[in-house]
Amino acid sequence: MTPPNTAPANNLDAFFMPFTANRQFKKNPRMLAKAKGVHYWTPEGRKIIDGTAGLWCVNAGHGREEIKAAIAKQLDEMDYAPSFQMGHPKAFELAARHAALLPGDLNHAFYCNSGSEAVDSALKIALAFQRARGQGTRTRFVGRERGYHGVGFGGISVGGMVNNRKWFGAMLPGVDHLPHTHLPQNAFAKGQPEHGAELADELEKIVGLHDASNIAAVIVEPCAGSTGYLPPPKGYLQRLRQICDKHGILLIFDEVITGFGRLGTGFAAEKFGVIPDLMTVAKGISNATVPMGGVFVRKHVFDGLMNGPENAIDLFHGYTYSAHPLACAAASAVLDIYRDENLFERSAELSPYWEQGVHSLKGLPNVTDIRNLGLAAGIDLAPSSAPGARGYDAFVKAFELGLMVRQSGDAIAMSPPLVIEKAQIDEIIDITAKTIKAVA
Ligand code: PXG
Ligand code: PLP
Repeated sequence: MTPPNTAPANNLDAFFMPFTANRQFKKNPRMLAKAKGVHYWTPEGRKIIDGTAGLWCVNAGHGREEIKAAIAKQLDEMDYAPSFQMGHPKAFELAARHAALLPGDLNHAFYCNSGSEAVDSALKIALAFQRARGQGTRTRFVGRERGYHGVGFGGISVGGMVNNRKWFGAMLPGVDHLPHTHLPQNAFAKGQPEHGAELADELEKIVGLHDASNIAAVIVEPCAGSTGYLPPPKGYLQRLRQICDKHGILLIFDEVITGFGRLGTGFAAEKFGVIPDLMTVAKGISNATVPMGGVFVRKHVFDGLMNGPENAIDLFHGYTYSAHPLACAAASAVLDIYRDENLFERSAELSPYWEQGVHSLKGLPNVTDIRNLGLAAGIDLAPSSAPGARGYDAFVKAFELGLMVRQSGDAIAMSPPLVIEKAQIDEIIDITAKTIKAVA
């Protein structure tokens, strides 16, 4: 059938919305029609302050003319080019820029289109690397409770969120989970909490159970994002690195949220002085204008995969849209903005003000914990009638009051664009306070 010219007016039925209560939403939709800077507007013209940089991704703010121009120019020049056994200049240029920006010898970039693809790619690179160095028995992975690594089968297998797992039966075999680090004794800690470094030692127990010769990699978010924002205890990541080194296990940092300035440094790896063997990124890599993800790979891992005959394909993995020219053009323009506006430094400079703001919410009704690191925070609310009900009410109320927040169970998370001004932080805190009181 020829596509009809017009869709039926106001018909919300056909779009199967992701991670959404479809029927509830469609009865009372929250629509977004326009975005600029740190604001969205609804179709009716109501202004919403973006307390979450979209879904933790619009780090440089909305509607950036420089990115628009770069994408338009690329579209004029060449819309698409394959990256299998051929290439286009923007991909090589972008990878060289990323390599120069990354800490340590994370100096190779594999590109894909989302964080979920980045995670699956990283897990596969880890397996291929272990096999290429003659350690093909290393097929197991270790993830962590309350981890989010996207929605691919690899990502949900190593992830630690029950709702993302329980429906889907078949997952990767051979995955263990470290305990999460959200400890009651750390409640209301500012920045990195004091207690919990020893939880990294659980990795030794897992090694004791399976033997290191069977374990390929450990994957963690350096600061867990989606499950309510859980900064790592002081010393935890360093300890994890040491144990991985001791046993020849690769360490993967999932920096889909922490990458590109969220913690006040380019990457969490820099902030904590811990260099992972593989790093997954997405979101802020392209400021969410064109979907993009990536895996940054350390020299020894890349070199380990280059040991076959020169005419053999090094990694049997890639996507049609790996290093899509529009994504590469966007990502390069975003790097210019991050550099020219010093946005990573700006994120660091604003962090103490942000910390003070979010911790001023302590003492409001039902607030049981507040966590922050860099330019993001998580606030736990005591459950009401059912788990998640108060969190959902807070999300809806904040939207009504003109603020976008994220809900995770009864926690709300906030991560404003890095271009936010202090007065706008005040506004976010003010509306959050009103929201918390309203859902008491
Ligand atoms: N890893 C991490 C650490 C993430 O935060 C992904 C992988 C998957 O990325 P994609 O691009 O496939 O979505 C993510 C994504 C939330 C929220 O509300 C978080 C994400 C996505 C959507 C919502 O916290 N993180
Ligand atoms: N910061 C970001 C985000 C960058 O992309 C770069 C370089 O690409 C730099 C800093 C370094 O800038 P410069 O090479 O001008 O010193």
